[in-house]
Amino acid sequence: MIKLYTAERAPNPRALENIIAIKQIEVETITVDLLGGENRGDGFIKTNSAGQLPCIELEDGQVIAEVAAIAEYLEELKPDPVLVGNHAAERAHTRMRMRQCDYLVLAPAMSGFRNTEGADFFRPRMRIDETIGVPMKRNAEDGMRWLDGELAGQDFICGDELRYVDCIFYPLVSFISNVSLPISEDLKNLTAYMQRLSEHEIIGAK
Ligand SMILES: N[C@@H](CCC(=O)N[C@@H](CS)C(=O)NCC(=O)O)C(=O)O
Repeated sequence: MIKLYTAERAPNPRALENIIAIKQIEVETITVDLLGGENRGDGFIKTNSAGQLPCIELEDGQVIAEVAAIAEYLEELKPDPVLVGNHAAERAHTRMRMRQCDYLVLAPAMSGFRNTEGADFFRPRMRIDETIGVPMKRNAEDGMRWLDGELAGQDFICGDELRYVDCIFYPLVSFISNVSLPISEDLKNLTAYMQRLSEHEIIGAK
């Protein structure tokens, strides 16, 4: 059985748990103490050298990190329900949206948080430079504004169907908007999207 290394109250682990729950895949769950720094200790570093959560371990011992890569793997394992796409062009579109969301919103937003409100927590774990915190947040705001335009007239980031991008985007932006970077009130489409996802029985449950 696949082993899932996860953590409580952390958005990327939550994103993968959403995907696994939607796909109804059985996994053995191992909870790592992220707040206590267990993920950065020698034991876990042997599992995932990047020291972050979540990751999965396959039956042959191979470890896969990065939620998007894991989502793609799980889709090949269990294509139904579809979270990547029904054909090549749809799958390419989902991957495009994931990269855009990562580069334009999620990475700068997380970096903004780590280098401001999260600085004391993250300083022992990675290089922190508080001078980049606010500029990163401004970049993330620009990305949110771009996404707000893209969401006009559609329910989800890739169109009218839920994709793994949504399973990742919602918990991250929900976390970020609570602790570090509220969504600007004039971003009506993004605000409505976040409300819609909060009502999803799995994604909005925690
Ligand atoms: N890009 C990675 C991000 C993983 C990540 O940032 N995980 C956070 C939890 S939300 C983490 O492990 N933080 C603790 C740390 O870096 O020590 C993914 O897609 O899985």
